[in-house]
Amino acid sequence: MPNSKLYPALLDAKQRSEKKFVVLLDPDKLRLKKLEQTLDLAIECSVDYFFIGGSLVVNNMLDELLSDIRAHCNIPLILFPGNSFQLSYRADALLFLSLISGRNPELLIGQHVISAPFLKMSPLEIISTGYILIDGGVTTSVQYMSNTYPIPAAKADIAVCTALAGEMLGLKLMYLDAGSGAQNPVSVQMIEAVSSAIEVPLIVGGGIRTPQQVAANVKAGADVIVVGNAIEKDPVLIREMAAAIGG
Ligand code: 1GP
Repeated sequence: MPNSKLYPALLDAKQRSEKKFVVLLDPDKLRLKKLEQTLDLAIECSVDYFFIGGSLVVNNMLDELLSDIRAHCNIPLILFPGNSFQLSYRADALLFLSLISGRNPELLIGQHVISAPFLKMSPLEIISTGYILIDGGVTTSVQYMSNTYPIPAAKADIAVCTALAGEMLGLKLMYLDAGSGAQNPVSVQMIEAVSSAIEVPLIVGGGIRTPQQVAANVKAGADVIVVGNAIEKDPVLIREMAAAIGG
């Protein structure tokens, strides 16, 4: 019986205006020395979830990474896969991402068809997610690998219509992402516009580097903040960012 605890908890948190903090761990980029420090800080600061994945994972450390984290802590592990090879039963849940800002059928439905039978048998909680890529000022791996154009950063109206369509199609979360390592994170104006248009929880990530940005994003209406690169470089940032989430 698949687990289904995380999504109801996210809806509940949204109702109570409680924000969630996610650390993204890219299996390719992890230095093992820093992993332990990152996990210790995540426990200390009550990080809500780990997202695990990347646009291009070139090593085969996914299972091992998931087991290592699980041996260390109980923070839920959510797969954030760049493609259908990045699947593992050792996680708790999977963001079943449809890249709705793009027009690449493989990433709208193709890979989903391929992975559906595996996922049906898996114990993972499957959370359908509208993935909306926003121009972050540089060509990110996800833009290149997905072969899609991001939504221009100043076009909040396109992001709003995209998120609305995703919600009407039944997607349970929306993820506004400027892409890992983006120069410019998603603007607060766009976050405000999208969050006030939809009912489902809104995830925001890509290029977030400071606690001030975290605070501004949650104030603008983001329900979940994802940080990868900045924490990978300086895990101690977890402390200030977690504090900024809590207001
Ligand atoms: C990327 O939103 C995530 O998909 C995190 O981005 O690594 O730039 O924090 P960063």
